[in-house]
This record gives sequence, C-alpha cells and structure tokens, in this order.
Amino acid sequence: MSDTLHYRVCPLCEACCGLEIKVRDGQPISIRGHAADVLSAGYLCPKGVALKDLHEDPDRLRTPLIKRDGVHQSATWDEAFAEIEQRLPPLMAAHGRNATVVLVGNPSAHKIGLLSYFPKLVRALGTQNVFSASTLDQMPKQLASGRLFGHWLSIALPDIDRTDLLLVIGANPLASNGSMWTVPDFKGKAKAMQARGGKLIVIDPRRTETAAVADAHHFIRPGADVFLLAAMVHTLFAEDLVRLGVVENWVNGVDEVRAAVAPFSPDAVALRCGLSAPTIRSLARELAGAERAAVYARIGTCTQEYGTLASWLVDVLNVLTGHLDMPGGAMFAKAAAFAANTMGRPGVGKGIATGRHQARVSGAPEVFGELPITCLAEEIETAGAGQVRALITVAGNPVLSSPDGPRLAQALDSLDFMVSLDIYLNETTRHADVILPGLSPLEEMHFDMAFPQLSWRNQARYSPPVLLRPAGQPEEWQTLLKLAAIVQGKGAQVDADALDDAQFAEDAQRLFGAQADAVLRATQGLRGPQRGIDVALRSGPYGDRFGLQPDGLNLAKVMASNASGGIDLGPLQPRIPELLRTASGKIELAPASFIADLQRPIADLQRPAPELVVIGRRDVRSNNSWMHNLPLLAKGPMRCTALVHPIDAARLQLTDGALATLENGARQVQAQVQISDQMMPGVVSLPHGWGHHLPGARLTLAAQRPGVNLNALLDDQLRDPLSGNAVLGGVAITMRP
Ligand SMILES: Nc1nc2c(c(=O)[nH]1)N[C@H]1C(S)=C(S)[C@@H](COP(=O)(O)OP(=O)(O)OC[C@H]3O[C@@H](n4cnc5c(=O)[nH]c(N)nc54)[C@H](O)[C@@H]3O)O[C@H]1N2
Ligand SMILES: Nc1nc2c(c(=O)[nH]1)N[C@H]1C(S)=C(S)[C@@H](COP(=O)(O)OP(=O)(O)OC[C@H]3O[C@@H](n4cnc5c(=O)[nH]c(N)nc54)[C@H](O)[C@@H]3O)O[C@H]1N2
Ligand code: SF4
Ligand SMILES: [Mo]
Repeated sequence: MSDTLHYRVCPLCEACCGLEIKVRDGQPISIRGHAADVLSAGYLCPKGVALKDLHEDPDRLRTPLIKRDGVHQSATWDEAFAEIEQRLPPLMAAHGRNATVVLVGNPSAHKIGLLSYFPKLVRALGTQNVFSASTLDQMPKQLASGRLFGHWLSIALPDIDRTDLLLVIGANPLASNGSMWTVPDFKGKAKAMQARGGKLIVIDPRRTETAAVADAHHFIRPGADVFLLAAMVHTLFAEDLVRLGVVENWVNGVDEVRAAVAPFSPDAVALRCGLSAPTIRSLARELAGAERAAVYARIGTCTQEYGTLASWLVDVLNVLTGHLDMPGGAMFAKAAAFAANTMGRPGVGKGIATGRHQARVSGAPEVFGELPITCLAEEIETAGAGQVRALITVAGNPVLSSPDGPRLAQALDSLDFMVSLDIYLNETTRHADVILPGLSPLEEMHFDMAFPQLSWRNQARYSPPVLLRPAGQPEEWQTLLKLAAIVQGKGAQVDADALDDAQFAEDAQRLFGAQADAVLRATQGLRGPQRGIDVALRSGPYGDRFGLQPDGLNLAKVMASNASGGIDLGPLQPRIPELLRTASGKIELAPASFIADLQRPIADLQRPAPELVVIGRRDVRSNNSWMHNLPLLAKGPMRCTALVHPIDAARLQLTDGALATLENGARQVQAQVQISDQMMPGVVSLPHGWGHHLPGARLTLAAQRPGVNLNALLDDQLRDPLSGNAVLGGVAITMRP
C-alpha cells in the first residue's frame, strides 16, 4: 500500500502546531511540522513527534477497565456503562446532587469533544461541585481579564510580529511553547523581533532557556511580582509617563489606580522583590518610552499568593503605557468561532460574576463556574450534608498535579464511587472503579475552541481523524453523553447519536428561532461537535451567516483548507471598544476587589523573606504529568532534578547528583540535586508531574525513572483568595543532604 499524508493540529500544548503525518498500512510512520500551516509554518517540538509513541504505547488504554477486588480488569463498554448505571444513580439519590463532583483536567482544553460536552454532563448531574486544572493555572489571569474587559477569555496578547519591546514575566515559552498565548516558534519570532532592533526582557527567578536568548534578564523573588509591577505603575505616575493612547476614551479608574499604588514606591519594594529601585524605574521608563511594546506574564505570576493582583497589574501597565490594542502592543485575537467577545451586542455587556455559590467546607467562592481544585480533598473528607461521595474525572491527574497529592489520594480511596475518562491507568485513575478510555489523538478529529482566542494571528483550522478508530470504541463526546443519560435515568442503552440529534434540534430552536430550520438544513450530515463547529463558524465574525454572506466561513470551507494549512484571517486588529463586555462599556482598570486585596501585599512588605523557597520548572520533553511513558520523551538525562544555586548548595552541604530531602512542615520528598547558577540564590526549582512509583498504576516506562512529586511537598490550603488558584511557587522549604 502507498503512503498517505495527513495534516493535523497537535493537541498536546497551546502552540497548536500543524503536523504532517505519514501513514502506511494504517500506521503512522513519521511526523513532522506542516510547512504550509498558517499558524505554525512547519514548527514543531519533540512532543509532536511523540504522538506516534502515544498512539503505539502498549500501556495506553484501549478498553474500559472495571475494578474488581482491588484490581483493574478489562471490560466491554456495555459492562462498564452497566456498572456505572448500577452504582452512580443510587448514590445521587441518597446523597443529593452536590455529592457527585466532576474534575476536568488540562487535555480537555485541547479536545473539543471533551470541552463542549462535559458541561452537558455537569448539567445532567446538577452539581455545583466542578473542579478543574484552571485553579492550578490561569484562573487569576482570567479573573483579571474578566474584570478589566468583561469576559473571562478576553486576554491581551503581545503582537509579537510588530513589537519592539517584549517584557516576559514568569513564563518560559522556550520550554512551554507559550501559554494563554498561542505562539508556535516563540524563539523564531523573538529572534525576528531582535533582528529588527527589538528587545526581549525576561523577569524570572531562574535564568531560563528564554532568558538565555533575551537581551536582559532580571531575577525576582518568587511571589514578588505584585511589588515589582505596582512599583512600575507607581513610577509611571510619579514621572508623568502615563499615556492611554488609543484607548483613552475607554478607561475607567485611572485615579483609583494611582492612589492604590502609592505605598509601592520602587524604594519601598526593592528589597522584597530583589530588583533594585533604579532597575525598577528604568524598566518602567523603557516600557513607557517604547512606541510599540507589550508585557506578557504567565504561570509564574499566576500560581502564587498574589496571582490575581500580578495578572491585573500586567494589563494596567499595558494600558497606562498606551500599548493596549495598538499594533505592536498588547492586542486581542478575533477567533472565527466560539469567542464570547464576538457574540451579542458589541461594546457592552454584563461583565463577570463570581461567588454565585461557595465551597461547602472552606467557603471559597465560585469563580467562572468552578470551585478551587484544592478544596476537593476536604470536600471528600469532611462529613455532613453535601459531603462528596462520587467523583468523575475527565482527563485529569490531580494526585500528581494538585498540591498535597498524597492527601488527595487517600481521600479518593474513601469515595463510594469514582469514574475516570482517561487514556491511562495512572496515579489518579488507579483509584477509579471504572475507567473509560478516550481515543488516540490520531483517531480523533480536531478543532480548537479556546486557543484561536489566544493566538498570535487569526486563523481557522480543522483536522479530520488521521486513522480510523477501533470498531466499537466511542468518541469521547459520545461517552460523556452516555454518562449524562445514565445519571438522568435514560438508561445505559440509550443511543448517544440520537440523543445528540435531539439536543441539537432543541438548541437550534432555542437559539435561532425562526431560522432553526435553515440551521438544521445547513448542518445536515454533520454529527457531534462538528455540528457545533459549523454553527459557530457560520454565525461567527467571519461566518457565512447561513448563506447571507456567501463569501463567509463555514466548516466545509475550513475542512477544505486542511492540506493547505488552514485559513489565515490575518494579523491581530484593534478591537476596543467593540470587544468590551463590561457593564460600563469601558475598561475597568480599578476593580474594587483588587484594590482592596492590595492590603495583603502592603502588610507583607514588612514580612521577612524566607531563606529558601521552591518553584516549578517545565522541560520541552515533558508535558505535565502524563507523557513520561513515551520512549522518545523519556530518553536522555533525568529531568526531575532540584536545581540549587552554588551558594545555597555550599551553605546546605548539598552535593551535585546526590539526593537531598526537601521539607515543608511534615511534608517531604527526596530529589536529586543539580547545582546550577541559573537559579537565583535562595530559590530551588523542581518540576511537577513526576512521582510515577505509586502502586496500581500501569506506566511501565515511566515507573523505571519515576522522579518525585513536587506537589507532595505543597500545601493544599494555600490559595489566592480572589481566584481560588493554588499557590504552587514561592513556598518556603528547608533542604538537607
Ligand atoms: N507544582 C506544580 N503543579 C502544577 C503545575 C505547576 O507548574 N507546578 N502546573 C499546573 C498546570 S498549569 C496544569 S494545567 C495542571 C495539569 O494537571 P492535569 O489537569 O491533572 O493534567 P495532566 O497532568 O496533563 O494530566 C492529564 C490527564 O489526562 C489524561 N489524558 C491525556 N490525553 C487524554 C485524552 O485525550 N482523553 C482523556 N480522557 N484523557 C487524556 C492523562 O492520562 C492524564 O491522566 O498541573 C498543574 N500542577
Ligand atoms: N514542555 C512543556 N510544555 C508545556 C507544559 C509542560 O508541562 N511541558 N505545560 C503546559 C501548561 S499546562 C502550561 S499552563 C504552560 C505554562 O507555560 P509557562 O508559563 O511558560 O510555564 P513555565 O515554563 O513553567 O514558566 C514559568 C516560569 O515562571 C518562573 N517563576 C516561578 N515562580 C515565579 C514567580 O514568582 N515570579 C516570576 N516572575 N516567575 C516565576 C519559573 O522559573 C518559570 O521559568 O506550559 C504548557 N506547555
Ligand atoms: S510545541 Fe510541540 S507539543 Fe506543542 S503543539 Fe507544537 S508540536 Fe505539539
Ligand atoms: Mo496549565
């Protein structure tokens, strides 16, 4: 048989690279970057190549598993659904709706079948207990953007193609390939910027891979970004450098910001953040002086005690220096489908709401429909009305990815019932009574719902499945619909496709009224998420409006562009005021809850900094907790090491290559020391997502070099109070040989 070429967007990280996959006899034989891809132009990283290993991994689950007498055994789909039908609805009836909870993990953001159908399961359950990786990650950024611009996914992105100055804070896109910013080949784009005379400045407690290619790098004390950023804002006011530029008529709250940052002079914060007062002032001046500049900050600034404040102040800087919504500044994408900031009346909206319900035990407020994932263990452990008795995980591995994994693991064992939709029997799913496997990415179609809203360039791409899925194995949206049907008492035998048809017809009636028939006609022959994509594209900002704009987009056109790399929709365009969805129709620069929360860092200015703190780290050959079982990525040097500065190593008598104990109160882990002057003195870096030695998992290769779980060291009670996000960095530890 001859080879065939297929084109597919990589689902593994936010860069969303276009891949070219060569297939022979139904098997992938090679994977490389798709040169014609309109977003990534041929770029890829080793993880994209490892999709072949993932497809072939003998440990990847191909059938459901049911736990019998403590051991997971292969089962048919009918048996698995029957088991769930027998056990879950009675629990719901006995303990109430909130006793069953849903936890959604990172890969869901990359899988339209999961992202667009898990809300149907949540609705069917009627539970308020929804947890996700968002509160281990970007919730502070979403909350800050939501308050400023009126929607959770209106995120300002550097217009890297045209900028002259890019300030990167707490992000390492050379390893992570970008986050809340879809920017494949960041390095190439940064080099192009430098070649035009532009400048890259990095602020990070580690001299990272990104810092290594930057024009300047400054160490910062972990968790101290709020001080640096507030002091930069302070300098803008003190030196009369505030210019609102094109958004001048669309900003509320400038005076409130001026008053709020008064205590944060560069001199007051320098010691606390580890940058000198002159450096802080010159950063502010440089930013204000650049015609085209942007500040970009990511996970280092989110997963810390002042995550929301730091995320907010980043955009305060973008606004006050006149760089928001300017070509070459911080701009907004205009996605072809699914973007709330392209729907409804332009320029005004309801803004965002939080705290519509609270966590039962801690009282933590709901944020973006979720409760903090770090509340899960106590919700399971704590007796009383509403105690969590059953859990459904969807593509999540919180035993490794969430603070105090060992506590959570113990709590999971006390559940009455647990179901996991997952492709591995791993540290979390080993606790499940039933595991329902997803497909290999090569067997699924792909369309990104979220990332075009965060992309460096506007575009639309659709990937059909590269390979046929095994007979009898459902797509994940079908599995989710079946679960929803089971908990609604419709029975495990229900046909997911028929159910989907009925729900779609109902939705079309509700959303399109008189036009519903036209919508149903236009989408005939499409199924599952495809139908949703077509409707979203057609009614989106570039859409064909179901025929009213014949030149506009629809799914057929985007599908037809697959081999030519998708449809390019051009560079980012100014979008203010049209993008805004705040009640005032303005950028709300000084949300009251943020101004009030500044009292915490003000009090903290007096607190002495701990002698040693721990932060995380990412490596290009690793992806959170679940790709250490793939040969291509597992080879090479041990990546789960604790980086320690030579001064700290000497002080603590640590030896390069030897084991050291890291302690945080009663929690401790042992990790291999790697002495490195990349670190800021007083800061240790250990990656997360390791610790594959736990019994009951089936990760043959990963278990050979398990590494240690950073999250076994972290406290699940530390959260940013506004966003509920976990504190994963800047945590005080001690270390000894
Ligand atoms: N200390 C510390 N902890 C961290 C972080 C940190 O920086 N430091 N980072 C945090 C961040 S940003 C994130 S996003 C979280 C991520 O944490 P999680 O949301 O737990 O995600 P992963 O660790 O990537 O685990 C993904 C799970 O999905 C499964 N999976 C993979 N593909 C599929 C699929 O197609 N279908 C299904 N059904 N399942 C699939 C995998 O087997 C695995 O069980 O970790 C967080 N944890
Ligand atoms: N190869 C690979 N790529 C990934 C992932 C992966 O695990 N591996 N995970 C994906 C996910 S889920 C996400 S969310 C993204 C994250 O993408 P990034 O945000 O780029 O993540 P990191 O590479 O962890 O970079 C965070 C940086 O913050 C620094 N830092 C830590 N604490 C602080 C602090 O208090 N202040 C400042 N200023 N800096 C600090 C760290 O030293 C680190 O260099 O990456 C995604 N891409
Ligand atoms: S950078 Fe690597 S993992 Fe991320 S989308 Fe591209 S190929 Fe996939
Ligand atoms: Mo993440």
